[in-house]
Amino acid sequence: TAEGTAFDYTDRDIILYNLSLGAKRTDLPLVYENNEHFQALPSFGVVPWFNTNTPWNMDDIVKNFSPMMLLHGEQYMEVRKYPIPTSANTLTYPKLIDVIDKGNAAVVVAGFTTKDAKTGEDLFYNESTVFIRGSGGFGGSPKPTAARAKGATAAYKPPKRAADVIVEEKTSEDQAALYRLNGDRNPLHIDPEFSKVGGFKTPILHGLCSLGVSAKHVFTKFGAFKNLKVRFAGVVLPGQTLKTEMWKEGNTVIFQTTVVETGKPAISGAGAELLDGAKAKL
Ligand code: HDC
Repeated sequence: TAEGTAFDYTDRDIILYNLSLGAKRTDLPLVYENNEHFQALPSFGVVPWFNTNTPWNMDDIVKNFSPMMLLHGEQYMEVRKYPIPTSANTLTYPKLIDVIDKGNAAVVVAGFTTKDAKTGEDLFYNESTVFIRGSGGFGGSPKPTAARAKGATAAYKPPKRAADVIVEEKTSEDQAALYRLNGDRNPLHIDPEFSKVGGFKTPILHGLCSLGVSAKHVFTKFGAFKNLKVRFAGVVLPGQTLKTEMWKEGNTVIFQTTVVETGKPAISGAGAELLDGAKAKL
């Protein structure tokens, strides 16, 4: 069995995460550890697993792997314990789920279970899909082959009616510079030389940052959620404005996120299943 990778966090990591998604000094439950409702935004579950050591190497599973050509494609995240501990020692266990050959690109899917190191309880589960341009054509299956959790593969479809709630938020030009301190130090988000080779004139925003901003909109309007699934449908640049359109269907909030300045999609096919009894709190 694969060994777990340790990640310890404290209230400082929670505050940094919340701030990096645009929390304000007046959002005391998100930025002040002595507030009686101090808490992580629920999408914090995408943080502890991020730097997990994997027993596989990208070079061995796809053709011509280049980190500059890798983009985050989709993310599924489950919060398995509420309330989310505001500090914990965690261990994350990785699993390679699928390697798909799209011809010009490779798609790699991996799962990560994050446990409380002291109690052994599950805290979070993540499934991450990366899209690696130029790495296909290795003779693999063009379609998914692995059986996966239903929520992880769901492509939520927005209803025809106008959105029930819309939230717009301008990201900061420095958003990626701050977000990377949560653990994803991919140079694509900070180094113009690196992003240029990847095909982008300027560094781009982390997919997980756009996910977090949209998930914050879901949380503030509808309350905490058990899980969330998104597809990163288009690139976001730090400083652009994200518009999250949300539809409540039963216990699920279906959402999509657009870049206001360009009208292009950032997140599509997204949904979050609300925690039983969830209500908007902030
Ligand atoms: O959708 C395009 C795109 O540009 N998306 C935005 C990508 C992005 O900005 N991501 C966030 C920033 S990158 C990042 O944050 C990296 C981070 O630092 C590291 C993450 C590491 C995490 C985990 C570690 C383990 C693009 C380029 C992805 C696809 O566009 P096209 O090439 O035009 O594709 P298209 O012709 O529409 O479809 C081809 C086939 O691919 C499938 N597909 C499309 N978008 C996908 C996707 N699959 C997964 N994720 C996506 N986002 C399509 O369904 C299609 O498949 P099929 O032919 O079977 O229908």
